[in-house]
Amino acid sequence: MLELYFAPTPNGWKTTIMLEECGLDYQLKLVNIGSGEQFKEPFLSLSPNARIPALIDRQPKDDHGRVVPDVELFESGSILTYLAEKTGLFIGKSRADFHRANQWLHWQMANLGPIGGQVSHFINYAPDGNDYSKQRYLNEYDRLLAVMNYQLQKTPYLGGEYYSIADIACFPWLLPYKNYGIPLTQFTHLKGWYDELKQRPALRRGVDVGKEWRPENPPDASMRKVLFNQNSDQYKDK
Ligand SMILES: N[C@@H](CCC(=O)N[C@@H](CS)C(=O)NCC(=O)O)C(=O)O
Repeated sequence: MLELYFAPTPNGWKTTIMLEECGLDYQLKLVNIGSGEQFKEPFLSLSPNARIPALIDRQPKDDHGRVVPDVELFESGSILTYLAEKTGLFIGKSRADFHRANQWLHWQMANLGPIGGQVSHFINYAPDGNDYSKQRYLNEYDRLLAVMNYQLQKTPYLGGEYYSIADIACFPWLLPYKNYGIPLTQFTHLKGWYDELKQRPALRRGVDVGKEWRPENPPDASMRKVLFNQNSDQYKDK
């Protein structure tokens, strides 16, 4: 049985999209990141970086059908790769296909995700007076959209001919583009890709997971303290 430790955010949605696309059964475990649950045990042991998502595959079977010890994973990219290997889905047809997709998965984890997160922080949460930081991250996000557009004029999907874990990882970080004030129409190939993916029923189900847990209001003072004032203190006495 798969247990997904989750909150309804772009990094969480990567994994719910993948689980829905693969047609896998899973149990959802909400982690309340606004109240600091990410720093509490047993979640912290599962995800030492104190971030969702994380996954436990309980008593999975090996290639010979034998039950093996639980697999515990953190980092959305590693979870996507694990599920792709487990099912043989969304990594193309050959080792080369897998690596073509995997390089874009790494690109997402190192670029689009972290920069998208910073843009969101400076647009949605930072106090006024951070124009330099806001502009720097917005410029970089805009550049990253152009990188995807450049690739997508050559191949229908990021990793090549097949819809893959790379597309699944990137899609949720495109969702807030309107809120960032960047028109997607200037990136013709990216817009075509985005519009096509949006029609996939499993992807839509994945993005809808945990809708009822999405915060209705901006974070209050105690949530801001938990989310935006982290340093090594959270690891003292652990
Ligand atoms: N590289 C990580 C990033 C995960 C991440 O940043 N998760 C956010 C939600 S989108 C989180 O758990 N935030 C809690 C916090 O900032 O304390 C991944 O892709 O899994």
